[in-house]
Amino acid sequence: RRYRGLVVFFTGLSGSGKSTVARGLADVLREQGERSVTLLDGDVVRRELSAGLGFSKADRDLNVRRIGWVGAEIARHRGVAICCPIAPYAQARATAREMALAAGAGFLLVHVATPLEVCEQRDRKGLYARARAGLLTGMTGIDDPYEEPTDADLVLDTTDLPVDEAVQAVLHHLTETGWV
Ligand code: GGZ
Repeated sequence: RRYRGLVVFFTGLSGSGKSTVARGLADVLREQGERSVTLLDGDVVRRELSAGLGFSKADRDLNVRRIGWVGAEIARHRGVAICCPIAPYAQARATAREMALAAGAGFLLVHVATPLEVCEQRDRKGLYARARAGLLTGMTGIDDPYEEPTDADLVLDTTDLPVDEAVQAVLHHLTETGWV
């Protein structure tokens, strides 16, 4: 396992903390220096890989499929890919898992299950407020679906969990399962 590639795929609502935990995990794995680590950061992906895509189901599925494919290619070459899209649809997440496994890599689905109320309270970008005011339609969790994973390898709720402890929880799982 130590010599196979790995995709760590975070899924969860906007504001759930997945990008923050993903970044923390990337930092720790890079410090260990054993593997090349690629963080497919949401903002960067939307700007570069998925420029021009919006938030319809078709566009989200395409975005998540691209992320899953790039992640699988990174893992095919024994790297660790860390992905953190909302990925609201179960089928698109399953496809990402299949692509990683087809590349001979491992796949870890981490559901960052911070409740909507907490994400909405955080509202770092003001998107939830805009959605509640009817100024933004198709906001995940408000008037757009988030299909709760039933196949998560790990579930985290960052409501009362500091970032470093969330990162440690993922690392602990990776150690237990022999990936790091
Ligand atoms: C959800 C939206 C939307 C809508 C813009 N719904 O918290 P953020 O701001 O930085 O992260 C969210 C990001 C979601 O993009 P993803 O590529 O992760 O989504 S998906 O996996 O569904 O393709 C949010 C912002 O974009 N954003 N409009 N309508 N999030």
